Amino acid sequence: MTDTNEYTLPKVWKWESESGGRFANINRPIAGATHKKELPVGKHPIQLHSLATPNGVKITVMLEELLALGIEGAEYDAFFINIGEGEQFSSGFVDINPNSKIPAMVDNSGPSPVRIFESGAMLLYLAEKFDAFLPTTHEGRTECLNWLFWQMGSAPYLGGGFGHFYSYAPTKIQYCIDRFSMEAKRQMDVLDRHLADNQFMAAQMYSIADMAIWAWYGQLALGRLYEGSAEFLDVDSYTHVQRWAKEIDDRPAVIRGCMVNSPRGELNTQLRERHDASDFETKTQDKIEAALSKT
Ligand SMILES: N[C@@H](CCC(=O)N[C@@H](CS)C(=O)NCC(=O)O)C(=O)O
Repeated sequence: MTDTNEYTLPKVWKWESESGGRFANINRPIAGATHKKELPVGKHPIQLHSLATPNGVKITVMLEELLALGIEGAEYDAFFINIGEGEQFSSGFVDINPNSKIPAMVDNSGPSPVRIFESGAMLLYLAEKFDAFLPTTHEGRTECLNWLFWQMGSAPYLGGGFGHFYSYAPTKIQYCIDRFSMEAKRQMDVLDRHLADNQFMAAQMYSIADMAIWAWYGQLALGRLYEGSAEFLDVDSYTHVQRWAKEIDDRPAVIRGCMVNSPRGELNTQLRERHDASDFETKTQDKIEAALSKT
């Protein structure tokens, strides 16, 4: 393998030009808000500001699972954040997540609003608040958190590493694709070996660890991330991951959670904003566009 385009390192890196590739227009080396704009506020205690990427879906799946258990306090408004347009850099969004990444949430149920960012922290917050999807024994809880934090540490290699260089980078660089394909496949093998002996990730129960890991690795196994990557990474060979991914994919709350804040797929599976349980019947994008075409 030769690289005819070798990069000579400057002494100090400077942000002089766009790096190219998808998201180049929103990537910047500076934190903080780029513009002043308040976030909208809906009627429910929980206010979610998100998009149906794997990180976003973790939270909408959890909220829909809580509602499916009959936990009314988990009712939520989900507002759409268009990260391609830089809406994560509005002053209102930065107030609830100084890291400018979806998902982010505000809980208005207490005496003062509580902000929660980082999907792992959000899952744990909701699990503790509503006493659900978190094993209650010391061993079970510890194993669940082992896997939850495993996901938080591992998925950046899959998304920011493999996904970026396989799909989004302006050129295909073999070194980068080899490095991150190797790691993505190793991670799939970690899961496959664990799921060979376990129905779920922790304590033999469906938990926030499954929700977090399914959003990335389950959806990778089901061929929903990075076009062509299912074949490229031979995801069908991870038979235990396949069994687990399909089982979770069939859950009605998972199907609903994947629809919320989704800008992609069949129009009847896109519920760009969710403010009420009935929105799944009345406010999907096919119905909104049909109503608009009549006016
Ligand atoms: N560790 C964060 C990662 C969140 C994240 O990377 N979000 C992406 C979408 S999946 C995002 O908002 N990107 C916008 C940007 O980087 O400006 C979490 O799990 O919540």
